[in-house]
Amino acid sequence: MSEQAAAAPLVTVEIDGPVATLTLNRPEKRNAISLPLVRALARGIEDLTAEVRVIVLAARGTHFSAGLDLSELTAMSAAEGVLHSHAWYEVFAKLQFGSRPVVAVLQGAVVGGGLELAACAHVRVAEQSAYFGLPEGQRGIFLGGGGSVRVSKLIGFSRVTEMMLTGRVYNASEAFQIGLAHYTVADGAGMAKARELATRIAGNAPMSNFAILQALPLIAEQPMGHGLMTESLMAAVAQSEPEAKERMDAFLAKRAGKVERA
Ligand code: 1HE
Repeated sequence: MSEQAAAAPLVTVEIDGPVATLTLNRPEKRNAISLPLVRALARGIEDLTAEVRVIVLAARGTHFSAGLDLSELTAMSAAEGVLHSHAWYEVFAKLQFGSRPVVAVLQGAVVGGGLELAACAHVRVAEQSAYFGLPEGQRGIFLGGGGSVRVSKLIGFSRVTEMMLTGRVYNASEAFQIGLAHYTVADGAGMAKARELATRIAGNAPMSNFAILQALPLIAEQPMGHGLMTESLMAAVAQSEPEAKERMDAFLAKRAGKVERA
């Protein structure tokens, strides 16, 4: 490794108003996720100031991420393996259940742990080059970064089973169709689209974004009666905020935009 590569941060952080872009910066290893990279991601999130309201998660180079750094597993005991997974879970929870919506920009390989990481984002923008796979079965291992839960919730247990058994890879258009990606864009257009979406999200009322990030996933896990109760309580809190009143008044006074046809 060159001296310059050794000194380069594994995750770079760029702030633009309310949007922080966190970029995996290990392109020479196709952004394979090592423990130091996991820690760098954690630090990047923890160090964000209160002004940052949305995160764009991106990766340098032609691949979003080749998944787990396989060189870390070769000499790992079973106990170390459990702790390894939990180190990932801690950081991934900061992304998925933190206070800021996350928009991911995906290109090239989004595989194994890379897909597990992408599944933590709330919005996924896939460039045409993106492809999605879970090659753990072919490597003799199993999901360990939360994918059996998160990816299964996105596309269903049956698709994850088939992907893992057969090594099937979904391209960007297929990923959009099955719900792995929310948007597909031309190669090179992912960052602009992600920043446009992030800016729009940052313009929402804070309590609405809080409810979407914190209440919605809980409600999805609750029995119907509990979910409806949680929803009604969260709705009452959100609508009682002065900002909500102002926004509704603005619409009624014809000062706010209408919902336009797509
Ligand atoms: C790596 C890794 C890695 C690349 N761990 N070093 N993930 C996989 O099974 C995917 C493995 N990677 C690949 O299939 C390919 O690397 C790619 C399709 C992503 C990219 O291909 P390419 O031709 O652009 O790059 P390359 O030549 O294969 O790799 C460049 C370097 O990155 C090379 O190292 P070098 O020192 O020889 O230059 C590769 O060894 C290195 N590299 N991928 C370590 N994954 C928490 S559980 C999650 C479980 C999983 O994620 S399993 C899936 C693992």
